[in-house]
Amino acid sequence: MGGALKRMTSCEMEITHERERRGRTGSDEWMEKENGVRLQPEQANMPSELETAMESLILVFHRYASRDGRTGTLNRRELRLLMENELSNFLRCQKDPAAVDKIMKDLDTNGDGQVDFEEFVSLVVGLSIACERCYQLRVKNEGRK
Ligand SMILES: [Ca+2]
Repeated sequence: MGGALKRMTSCEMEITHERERRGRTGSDEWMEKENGVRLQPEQANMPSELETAMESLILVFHRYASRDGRTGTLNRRELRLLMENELSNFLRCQKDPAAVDKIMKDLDTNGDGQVDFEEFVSLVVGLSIACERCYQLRVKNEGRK
């Protein structure tokens, strides 16, 4: 992870902790003042859609990564299980029976035989980019009708 991203992430954590402690953030107050929008306390504390998606990513990874003694990384079996359960539609489209092994090899950039969270995220990013392309094509085709 790059230095800037790391700094951003730790900054994000501080904001989250501060938010948990105070229940409200300065930006909530700013929004109220500027826009006359009064956020309900529950609403102000609710994670956004994107924050929820990020949390899911972390939780799913760790659920599978902690199956063997070594937590924090996916071994080949854990990655296979994760893909079979959580990416079943994608896996079904793969004609190659060795697809998971090939993906494992691609993801394991540091070659330690384990997939850590950073390596795992690159799979999710790659698939998301492919899905977004399909989404764009669909929107384009619907526009033609
Ligand atoms: Ca690795």
